[in-house]
Amino acid sequence: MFSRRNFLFQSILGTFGLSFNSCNAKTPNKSTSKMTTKPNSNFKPTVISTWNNGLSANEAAWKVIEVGGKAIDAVEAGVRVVEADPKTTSVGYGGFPDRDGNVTLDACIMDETGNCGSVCFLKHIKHPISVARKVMDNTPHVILAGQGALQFALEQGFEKENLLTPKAKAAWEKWKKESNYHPIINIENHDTIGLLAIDQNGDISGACTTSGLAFKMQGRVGDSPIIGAGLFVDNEVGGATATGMGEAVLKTLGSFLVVELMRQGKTPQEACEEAVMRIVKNQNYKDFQIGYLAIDKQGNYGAYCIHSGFDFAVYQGGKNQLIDSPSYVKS
Ligand code: SD4
Repeated sequence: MFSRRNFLFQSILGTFGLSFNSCNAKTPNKSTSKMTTKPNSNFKPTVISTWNNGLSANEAAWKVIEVGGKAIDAVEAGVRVVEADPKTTSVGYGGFPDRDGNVTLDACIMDETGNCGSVCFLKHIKHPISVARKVMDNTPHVILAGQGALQFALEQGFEKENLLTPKAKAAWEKWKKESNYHPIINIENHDTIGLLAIDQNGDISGACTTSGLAFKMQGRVGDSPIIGAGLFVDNEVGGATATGMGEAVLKTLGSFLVVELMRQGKTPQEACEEAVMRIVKNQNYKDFQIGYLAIDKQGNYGAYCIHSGFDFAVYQGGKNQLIDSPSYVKS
């Protein structure tokens, strides 16, 4: 099915004299696709991810990297751990629902060649990141949403499941009594996972997955599945991912901004700080949290957030550790 669809798509592009490479489906002949890898001998294989759930995600990702696996496989394996964990109420199975009781998931993935895939407003599938991967690998598209994303997932062999756990249902029923939509910094936003990895070849990939803001309006999509907002990777420069109030990240295309700032010469730390400042300058940041995490080609990393409380996990040099991010508001 893939080769036929891909062939059709390429034919359509050909008819209009167009070509397609960055951030889209793989071309049938790999040798014609744009490889962005520069020889890079001075780097540290690394896995880095948002929040303390990142520790277990990093372990799973590192298992792929240490045996010489590719960063794209590592990032998918890493975030799947958190998607499957019912204790995590902002990602995958066990995620808090929207205000109508639906668990709706957003995820995206991006590899070292600029290929990417995304799903948003996806219901009933425990591993949206793996559906996003299939969108990248098996379709000519970047984003599939809602019913179409579900239909695609089922066609690809994913199982339809009830993702609303008793804990999440109870939280929703409690919330409904007041129906007061007021996200709490570092609490309801906590746990969405963005993960970046550099493999032993020096290639960078990233993944980001979430159930979004708890008790959001039905149909709401945040930054996490939007390439350039919740996640961006450029193998010549580095990668970045975002967590927190997605609307603020979307308005500034935060992860793309961080990578572009690194391209201009900023360190990962400086780039994250500048991206937070863009939000702080123009938006009422007092009521919400944003955290950025970035890594460059060598494995140098940085993080910055608006309010204290954002932490991230780094697996590097044989050590997996949790680090507190510096923040704009000093508490
Ligand atoms: C969203 N950015 O849907 C996500 C939420 C999040 O940590 O990152 N929480 O807006």
